[in-house]
Amino acid sequence: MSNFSLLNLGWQTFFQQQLSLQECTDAEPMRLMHQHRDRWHLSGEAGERIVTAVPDWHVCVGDWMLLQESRPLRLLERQSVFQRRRAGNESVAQLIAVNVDTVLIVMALNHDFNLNRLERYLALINEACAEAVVVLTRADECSEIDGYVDAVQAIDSLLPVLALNALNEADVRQQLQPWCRPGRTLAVMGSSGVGKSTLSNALLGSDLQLTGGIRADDSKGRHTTTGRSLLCLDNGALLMDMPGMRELQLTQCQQGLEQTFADVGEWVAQCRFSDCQHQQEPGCAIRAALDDGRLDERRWRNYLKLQREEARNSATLAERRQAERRFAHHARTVVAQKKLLRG
Ligand SMILES: Nc1nc2c(ncn2[C@@H]2O[C@H](COP(=O)(O)OP(=O)(O)OP(=O)(O)O)[C@@H](O)[C@H]2O)c(=O)[nH]1
Ligand SMILES: [Mg+2]
Ligand SMILES: [Zn+2]
Repeated sequence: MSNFSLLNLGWQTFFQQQLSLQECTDAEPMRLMHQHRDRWHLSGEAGERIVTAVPDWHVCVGDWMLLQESRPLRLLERQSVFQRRRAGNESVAQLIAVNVDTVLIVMALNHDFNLNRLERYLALINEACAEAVVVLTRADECSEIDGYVDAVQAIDSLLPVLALNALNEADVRQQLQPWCRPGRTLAVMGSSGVGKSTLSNALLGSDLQLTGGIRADDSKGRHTTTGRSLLCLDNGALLMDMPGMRELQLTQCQQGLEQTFADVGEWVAQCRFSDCQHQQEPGCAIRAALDDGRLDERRWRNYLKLQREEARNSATLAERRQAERRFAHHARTVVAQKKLLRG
């Protein structure tokens, strides 16, 4: 695509409103389409630009920034942020994607299908106030599609669920068309090998994204996609292909969890005791819902697990921030004292 319009790059009123009058005339909004080490691939109204002298901003593909005389001026506030706890031990939040309107949660109709993981993704997406669509791939190899679709809908009856063969381009385009409106940014998330890149290629109408083979023994794919990039579709939407994520630990996601498990929250509110542990207490609405099957045991366990995980990660993050603030304060004091001494 050579002729970019800001709208087709996903520019929205939310971003426009952040510009001062001066910036409206002097600065150029550009979107980060791809990041390769210290190189930013940006797109704006005037076309593409590669910036090599990058400031040390913490950016992510999907970000909008202002440029002045070809130099990055400032980062614009994000409309949606997807983050996880960085894999490994570090208690740091890592950006996964930003400024995404719709997330396609891709799961394959084989052992990859997992409701716990789906709930995890939903918490993340709800936290970011984005829209979720569940895309079940390998429908061509599955004989009991309806059962899987019903299982997803039992979690949230309003959640759109599609079952398709990602290799069938016409079917993919037709089923996803309602979400591929001009200027809308879609991201594809899911485990490795489930067909995210295959789906992206079908939407792109070309084999731009590398796709990998799948090991027949355990139907787990290898990681084929390693970086992420934002691609323009011919219908005016934008698509972010992402690598499969082995670990997606929740952090700073309390509100997203509450929204994803709104039913559980309502039952908890109905327990007789406000500090109910939902064990043997009389008048426990959770136990009652579990007993008569209104609440699935799996869902309840997953809720508890995600709550604990979120609380643990968010706490460590907050502690770390506090330590950093203390250190910064200490450093400033030392500098000030040195100045005073020199003076
Ligand atoms: N039969 C069938 N094969 C599929 C389908 N979707 C994907 N595949 C195949 O599954 C393999 C893995 O697909 P990819 O698109 O590379 O998977 P991915 O999710 O991008 O994987 P990573 O990049 O590693 O995260 C490829 O060989 C695809 O051809 C489908 O719906 N049906
Ligand atoms: Mg891929
Ligand atoms: Zn209770």
